Order: sequence, then C-alpha cells, then structure tokens
Amino acid sequence: MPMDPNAIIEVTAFKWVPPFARGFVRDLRVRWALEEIDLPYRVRLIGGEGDRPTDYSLDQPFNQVPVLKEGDLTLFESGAILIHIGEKDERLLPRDPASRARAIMWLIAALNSIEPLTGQLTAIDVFDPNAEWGKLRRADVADSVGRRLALLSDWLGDKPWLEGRFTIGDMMMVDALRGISDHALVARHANLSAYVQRGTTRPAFQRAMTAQLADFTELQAA
Ligand SMILES: N[C@@H](CCC(=O)N[C@@H](CS)C(=O)NCC(=O)O)C(=O)O
Repeated sequence: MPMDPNAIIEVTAFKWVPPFARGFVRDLRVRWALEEIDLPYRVRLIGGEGDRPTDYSLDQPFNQVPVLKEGDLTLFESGAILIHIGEKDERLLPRDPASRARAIMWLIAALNSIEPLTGQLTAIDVFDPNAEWGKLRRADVADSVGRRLALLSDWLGDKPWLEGRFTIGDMMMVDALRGISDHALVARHANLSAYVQRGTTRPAFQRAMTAQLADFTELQAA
C-alpha cells in the first residue's frame, strides 16, 4: 500500500532516563535523520523502565525506544528506521544501487561489528563498574574494541565519511563511536576523533540532541 505523503511522522522517546543516558537514547538517531532532511515529526513520550503504556509491546516487542509511526506503518529498530528515512532522500541514502548497498552495509557494520564489542565495555564501565567479573574482563574487552577501532581508522584514512560522502551508514557509525564509554580508545585515532566531531557538529545532529534533552520532562529520579 503506498504511504500517505502527508502523514506526520511520530517518534517514541522516553520522558525520563538516568543522567548518564541523556543524549544517548536511540531515538536521537531517528531525530537526526529527520532533521537532516527537514522532515517534521512529533514525539510520543513514554515512561521509563516498568512504566510503559500497557499496549506498547504491540509496537515494539522488546518494549524499547525508538518506534517510528508514519500513517499505517509502525517500525522499530533504529537501523531499520534509518533505512526507511534514507529511502526518502538521496542526501541520506544514495540512489545508485551499489552506493546504496554500501551505505546500508556500513549502517549494519556499526550495529553488528562495532556496537556488540563496545556494548561489552559499556556493560562493565557504566552498568556494573564495581563488579569483580568486570575487573577481570575489562582489559581484554578494551583490547578487542581497540583492535576493531584501529581497523576502522585504517579504512577511513583521510576520507571525510566512510564512503567518501555522508550517508545513514555514517550516522550510525558516528553514533556508535560517540557512545563508547572509554573515549581514549577513539581519541587514539585522530581521524576517528575528527570523524565523530564532523558528525556531531552537523546542525541536524545538534538540533536532534537539543530536542531529545528538552523532552526529558520528567526530571525526578524513577
Ligand atoms: N536495537 C534497538 C535497541 C533499542 C534500545 O536499546 N533502546 C533503549 C534505549 S537506547 C531502551 O529502550 N532501553 C530500555 C529497555 O531496554 O527496556 C534499536 O536500535 O532500536
């Protein structure tokens, strides 16, 4: 069924998260993509852990954010949502089939080859910093992340973006890199630091960040 071109897009976000997570909730990726192509959207704010609307799992089986709704379409998974938004505008996803495929490849690389490793570091540094198991595992995990980033840095070289031009693959990669709990691992590579900086100083990213932070309307601790 063709999509209604006038349907206003809705993005789900949390009205409260702990301070460390503010600015890093994954609806930011969706807001960023929409801001890049000047597509207006409205936000549906929902409660945090233990406080989801009762029927929310019909939209997002894992009870997470973001969800995008557009007319009859409901989508979850930030990667799928970015591809969907990218399809709307060549500035985010090239029309040439090979370039399009490679942009999607990088988006998946960020989700599948970077975030699973960096997520292990987050689990230690952010979620369980005093745990004995974390102290035993951390050096090995940091080494694995470091090796992966060195290879990414080699690939990027002196290019501004992973495929030479900005795509949804860069959006996902920049967001994955800026979320690494040990910033020194990125800072080791001047080109990766500059890449993250290039992404996060884009006006659209800044607008998305400001909007997410402004939407944490429930400021008391849960
Ligand atoms: N793979 C999902 C992950 C979504 C996700 O991890 N969302 C977090 C916020 S960044 C969340 O809703 N956490 C609350 C929970 O898992 O209950 C995506 O990329 O959309």
